[in-house]
Amino acid sequence: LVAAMEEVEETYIMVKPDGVQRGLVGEIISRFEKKGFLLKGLKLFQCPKELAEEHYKDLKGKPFFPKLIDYVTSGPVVCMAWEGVGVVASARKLIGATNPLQAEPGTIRGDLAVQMGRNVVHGSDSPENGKREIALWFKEGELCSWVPIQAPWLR
Ligand code: 3AN
Repeated sequence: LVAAMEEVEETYIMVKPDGVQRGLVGEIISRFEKKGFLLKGLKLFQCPKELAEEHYKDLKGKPFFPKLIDYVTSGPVVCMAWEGVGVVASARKLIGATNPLQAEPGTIRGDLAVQMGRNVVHGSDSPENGKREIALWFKEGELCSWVPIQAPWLR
C-alpha cells in the first residue's frame, strides 16, 4: 500500500455546473494548487450528453442516472488534469464524501455543498479511471507536461 502511494498518478478533477454557477472555480482550483499537485490541463467546457453518459457509464443502471446526466450537462464545467504522487486518493480526501452532509469540514464538499445531487466537484476513483477520464475529456494537445521551477522538490 505504501508503495502504491508513492506512484506518480494522474486524476481527472471537474468543477460541476453548480460549482461554476456559484463562483467556486478559483476556490476549488486553489485547494489542489496549494496542496502541491501539478496542473496538466484546464478548460471551461459545455459537456455533450454522450460524453456525460460515457463518463458515468458505471452508474447507468442507477435510478438517479438521468438526473445526473441532466445536472452535469446543465451548464459549463471546468475540466482539470492533475498529476502527483498518490494524487488520486489524496484528491478524493480533499473533495470529501459523495454526500456533502457526511463530508468532513475542511473538505471541498464539507465546506461548500449540501446536496448529493449538487456536490460541486468530481474526482477519479482509481489511477486507471484517472487515465481513462483524462483521455475522455481532453484532446492530446490540451495537456502540458512541465516541471515547476520554483518547487521541483514537490515532484
Ligand atoms: P463520487 O462523485 O463521490 O465519486 P459516485 O462516483 O458514486 O461518487 O457518484 C457519481 C455522482 O453521482 C456523484 N458525484 C453524485 O453527483 C451522483 N450520485 C451518486 N449517488 C447518488 C445518489 N444516491 N443520489 C443522487 N445522486 C447521486
